[in-house]
Amino acid sequence: MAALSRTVSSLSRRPQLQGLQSARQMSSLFGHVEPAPKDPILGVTEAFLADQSPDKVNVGGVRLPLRTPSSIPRSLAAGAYRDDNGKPLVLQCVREAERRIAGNLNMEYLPMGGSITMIEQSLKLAYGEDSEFIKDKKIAAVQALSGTGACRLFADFQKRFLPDSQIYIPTPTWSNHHNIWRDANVPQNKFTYYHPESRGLDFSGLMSDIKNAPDGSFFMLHACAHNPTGVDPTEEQWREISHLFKAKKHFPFFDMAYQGFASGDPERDAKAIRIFLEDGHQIGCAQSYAKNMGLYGQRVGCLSILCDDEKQAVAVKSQLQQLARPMYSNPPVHGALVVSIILNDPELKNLWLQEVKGMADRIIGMRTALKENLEKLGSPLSWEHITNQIGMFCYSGMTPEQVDRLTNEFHIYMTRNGRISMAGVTSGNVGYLANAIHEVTKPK
Ligand code: KET
Repeated sequence: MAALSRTVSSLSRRPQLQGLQSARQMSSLFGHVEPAPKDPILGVTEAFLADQSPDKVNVGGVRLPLRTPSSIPRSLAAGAYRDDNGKPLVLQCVREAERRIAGNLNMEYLPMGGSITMIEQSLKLAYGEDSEFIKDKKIAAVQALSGTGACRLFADFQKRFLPDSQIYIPTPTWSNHHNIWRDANVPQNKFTYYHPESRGLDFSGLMSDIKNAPDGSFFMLHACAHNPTGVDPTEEQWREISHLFKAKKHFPFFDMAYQGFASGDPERDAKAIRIFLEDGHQIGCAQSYAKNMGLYGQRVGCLSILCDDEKQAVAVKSQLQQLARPMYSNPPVHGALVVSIILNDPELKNLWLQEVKGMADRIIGMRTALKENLEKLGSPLSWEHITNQIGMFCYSGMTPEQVDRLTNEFHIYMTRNGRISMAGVTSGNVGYLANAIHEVTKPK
């Protein structure tokens, strides 16, 4: 009897033991996994949130967790636009689009390639309202998971169909570009872009790197408002770049994450792309509505590739869809509906254009205010670049050590490359920021 009960209890324990054993096996399976290094941009927000000081200022990181903005004292959480009170902004045009969606539209799957209206309207923004390429259906385009997703889908497409190709990426660039092409297994090369001494464009270095790259190379170009430097080529320089690309048969891939944020006018900010189109290039383009519509968390964007003819465009689009299907099947619907409604309605589109200009103008105003404050404090250094650079960021020229002092002594959070997100600077904190920058940069 006792033997029997032992057997029964050991039998009943066995599944538990087996469970434990397999749990142990599981843990040893992943025992070699080390924590990933912190992201140079998103990691800053984590540190910011852990800071208890009421003076803390974030002009570096991006996202805030879901809590009410008012619970974060003097937060300028950046890389994302804030109004002059330091609060996240939902555009009026977006609120109106959401009002129209609420209760009126279904939430079924979008097609694999995403919302047709959103794509049509996105192409008009990038390629021009009356673009012949749109009319001739020469562009393969799919909705993408914002700008990041569009870049990644392109990188995967590049690897699948041109497996021996490489990508040239500017120095410096948005840090995630390196991760994107790395994870798509596309080898990377650098090209010269920024001139640290002048804090402007190294045009001759850029041109010679384009010239020295093997014919037919892939180049990743920031369409406008270069991140992190805020330095864009002039129109004339873009024309020269385009001519050289033509001679070298290079392929330009434009990452356009800030259309409207450079000049305040999305049409003007598409100038570089239009120049390349006039010159008869085949191009690729990643568009994002994160910044210019404030749809950061909605993850809505577009990837397009200009092809030789409609037949090629159909084939390329079908392959892009096939890349998307096993990854995320089809893109999210809400942001796409918002964008479609806004861009499809002339009145709402006008409102959007005014609101984009409003955001860009506020940033331009803050550049002037920051520079003037530094001058008033008697800084002997030149801060001309703050107003010369454009877009969301100011590449301040501060060293990582100076940035560390800003964080440790003044509770100001920004990326260690000295990038200040001007979108997080407000009338209320610009004086505090200028004073702190002056303290850490003044010659001893
Ligand atoms: N391209 C560039 C050049 C860029 O700066 C960003 C975002 C993106 C693409 C992607 O944005 P998306 O949200 O996927 O549409 N940059 C800011 C946010 C981030 O790092 O994710 C930033 O530099 O702060």
